[in-house]
Amino acid sequence: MRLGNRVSAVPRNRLLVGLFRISQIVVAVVFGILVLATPANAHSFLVSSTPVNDSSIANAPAEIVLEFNEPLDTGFTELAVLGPDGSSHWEGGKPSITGPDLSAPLARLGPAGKYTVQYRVVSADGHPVSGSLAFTLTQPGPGSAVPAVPASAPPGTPVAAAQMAAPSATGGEVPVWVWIAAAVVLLIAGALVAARIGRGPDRPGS
Ligand SMILES: [Cu+2]
Repeated sequence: MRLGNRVSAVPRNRLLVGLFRISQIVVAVVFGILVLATPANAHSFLVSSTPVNDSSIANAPAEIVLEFNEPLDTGFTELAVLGPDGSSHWEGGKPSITGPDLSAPLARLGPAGKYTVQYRVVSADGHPVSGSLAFTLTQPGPGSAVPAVPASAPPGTPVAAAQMAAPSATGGEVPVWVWIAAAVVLLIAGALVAARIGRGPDRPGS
């Protein structure tokens, strides 16, 4: 009876050690997931603009300015201003990036109505982010539509590289594969630890 108690005490300690190891692994894996997932959550996003989104203005500014939350990559950048008809272009030149700001000249606007600003920038983490905003011109201007301005890609910039990553601009969620991978890692780690506990030396402890 006394002997039996002593023998069974040994595996119990091993179990505690095993549980402690598992908890260490879980912490490491969770930390790893956070580190891996953070870049996916770190896409640059628009914080303000001129004209302000959904605003109504009587006179259009000479320049469109989109301010993001962080300095943008100066790579592949697109900006288009579409007129009330949804197809005419009113951007006055190529967009440029200065720190967190994208700015582009705006052509003199024509008909009153809703103008839509569509943008596509390369996030600080290298992923493309696109979106749009709109403003309403309340008084017709003297301008007329312009030819669409091609996207600005500095010489030697691999456009495909900017376009290939992260198909969803709205992203921000941890991809499902990360969770699946984490679950697999946890299962394997758990199995290894369990096997180690089960194996244990045959001799009784002190
Ligand atoms: Cu990203």
